[in-house]
Amino acid sequence: MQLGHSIVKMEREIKIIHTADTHIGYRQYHSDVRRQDFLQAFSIVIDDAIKMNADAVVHAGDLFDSRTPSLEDILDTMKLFSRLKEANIPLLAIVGNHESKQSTQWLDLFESMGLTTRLGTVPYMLENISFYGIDSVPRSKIPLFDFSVFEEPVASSYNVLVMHQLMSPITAGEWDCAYVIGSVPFHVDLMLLGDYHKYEKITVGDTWVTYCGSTERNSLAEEENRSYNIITVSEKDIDISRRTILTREFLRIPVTIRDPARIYEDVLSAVKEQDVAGKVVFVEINGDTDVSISHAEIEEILLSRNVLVPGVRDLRKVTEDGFELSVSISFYDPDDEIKNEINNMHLSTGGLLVDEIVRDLSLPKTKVSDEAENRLGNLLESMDFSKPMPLAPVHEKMSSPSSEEENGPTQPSSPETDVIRETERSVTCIPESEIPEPEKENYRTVSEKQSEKYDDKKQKTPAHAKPKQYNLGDYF
Ligand SMILES: [Mn+2]
Repeated sequence: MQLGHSIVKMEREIKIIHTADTHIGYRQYHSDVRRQDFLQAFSIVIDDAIKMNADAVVHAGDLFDSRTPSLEDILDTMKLFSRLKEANIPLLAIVGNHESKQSTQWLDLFESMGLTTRLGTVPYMLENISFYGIDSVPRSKIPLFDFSVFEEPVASSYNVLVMHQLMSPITAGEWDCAYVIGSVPFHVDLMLLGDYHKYEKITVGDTWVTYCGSTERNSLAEEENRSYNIITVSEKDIDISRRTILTREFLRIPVTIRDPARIYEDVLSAVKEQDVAGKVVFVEINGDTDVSISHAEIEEILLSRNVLVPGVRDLRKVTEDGFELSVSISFYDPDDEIKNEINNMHLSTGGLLVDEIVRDLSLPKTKVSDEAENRLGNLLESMDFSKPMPLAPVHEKMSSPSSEEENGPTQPSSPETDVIRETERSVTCIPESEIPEPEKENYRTVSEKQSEKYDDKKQKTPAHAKPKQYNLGDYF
């Protein structure tokens, strides 16, 4: 594409690697091997960048799968970054929705160690190319976004804007490419995007817009080869080419139930027809019959053929629009058990509210105290203190906070994808190991202690005791 506005001549061709959505630390399907796979995929991108002597690597967000990566994840990531540093290749990055923390970011830590540069409103100059970045912005904050904070480039051939966002017209967007391009106080020649896990390349006006795709499969729905982009910028034009990454194979094996007595034999023979060893394999059950099948038994069959991750999808329970009516979870769900325990504690409205906030996995830990303050404050305002404290705690159904946008699904937005990612989350998001055991203990201990205390009081308080003074805590 010819660019008329170039005001500075390019001395030479510049090669930029564009990657995103590496999701380091994602233990997909509870598998440590899958965690390694995610690291390995990113490592391939880094190796390629060094081999082709790239001028820069741009990471467009979701470096980590979680805002609380493990120490191991951080160390592994730093080792990869160090390899780039040794090769004198700058790593330019922004913050994605998955790793986003409240103020200081992981990238700030890496930047302070000289491993990365965090892109923002002040241009980073690479030869005559200026790079700007916008960290992932939650949907609710998009209308408030202030574009006037960007510094104009002094003199550049091309301006690059890096973002982590679902953008229209490529996908059902949170933000619109043309709107953003028209709002920043500089001409955008190239938008390098993350968040959408599928490779895309379009032009909006005279601006190139591209998603490089995720480096590993975050769900079964991410069927295409994973990839990163090689961007070649010359005096004459910008070239975007996609490079695929060899990742572990995912396989779907359809089995149609014809004879309920032969289900497992049919599964076994279907599995035997394929090379399944070391792969992530989903047996997909079709057929009209209502006969119930044992997922465990099918998983046994897959494991006997050395599958890495065995899975079963019962497509008889999927409606035409791709929604699964019910997901069979074969293991015990600790979350339900905790819910029951909490119900049995007869907490007051305020108590339930705090409990809900503390256990809301979608709420960043750093936001817990603000959220509690806000919502308890609202509760306080709605209370009528002219009336005596109700004798029995009032139980109200709490509406759950709408914090999904903070860390929502960031897959391509086909209904099937969302469903699969949701399904995975409902199974993997609350593994037993992540339920804070001490917390569970505390609930029980505190309630027991309290009831003991109250029992004591009951016995010791004489019948003619002076009227009770209510304090704020009693109303909660
Ligand atoms: Mn992502």
